Amino acid sequence: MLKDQVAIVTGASRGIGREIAKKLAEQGMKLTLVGSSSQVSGTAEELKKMGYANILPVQADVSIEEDMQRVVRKTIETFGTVDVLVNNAGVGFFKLTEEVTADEWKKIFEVNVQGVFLATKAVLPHMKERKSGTIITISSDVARYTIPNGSAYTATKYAVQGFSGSVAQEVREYGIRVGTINPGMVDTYFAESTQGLPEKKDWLKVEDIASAVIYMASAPKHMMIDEIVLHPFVQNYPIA
Ligand code: NJP
Repeated sequence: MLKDQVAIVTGASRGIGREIAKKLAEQGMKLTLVGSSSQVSGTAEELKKMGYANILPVQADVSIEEDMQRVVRKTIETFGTVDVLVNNAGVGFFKLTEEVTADEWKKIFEVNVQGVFLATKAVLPHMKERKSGTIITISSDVARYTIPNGSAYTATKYAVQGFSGSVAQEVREYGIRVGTINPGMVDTYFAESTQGLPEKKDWLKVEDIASAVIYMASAPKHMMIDEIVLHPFVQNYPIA
């Protein structure tokens, strides 16, 4: 079903985004991979070596409007359309609120919230014209409950959840589906960590999130998946 469709994946340089790119390529999708560093070309090279030809890396910052307009323009020029947008790029830090600087607060909102807005804004005219499309945002379990020492990060993910829900209602009449995937702790490079550390062996794997993306993106047209929440069994979290 996803074969020959076109997806844009932000934050594809490493971690969850890189694995989403791999799993979408395995489905036969054509991909634009976005990262703010040149590392995104590394993911593209890796996929090309695996035999996937239709991979376009674009070094771009999700928090800059012109960058995201360029990403969508290049995708349409190269592959002709955009079927799926995966808003995955994100940053995080965890510290006491009084230790968060105004610059850190601004930066985390620019990437996690403005980035999702700008990428979504850039694909919507095209998706509306086609009356089809799927927008999936990798949000967080902290979009649904709060944690201490993470006020800035938590605030961004609550914002993203509200944004996503509101857009979903706005574009339903155009056949565009909008949803979030809200994971708990995932073993990646997130918050200056390293993927593969022994103490994270029981955390969610990047593959778990990528599989959820495949499920959401390939759901039959009559089905709308608003949200998928996943946690590692070892994580203690409130259940509503
Ligand atoms: O993190 P990491 P994850 N413009 O650090 C890119 C959410 N999540 O895979 O810019 C464009 O390994 C960066 O590439 P580069 C989390 O909030 C995670 O875990 O080239 N791209 C890299 O590819 C986030 O939304 C956990 O350096 C930008 C990627 O983002 C998503 O999962 C738990 C960028 C970050 O890779 C992926 O994070 C949870 C920019 N301005 C939610 N800034 C978890 N790991 O535990 C960064 O609840 N990137």
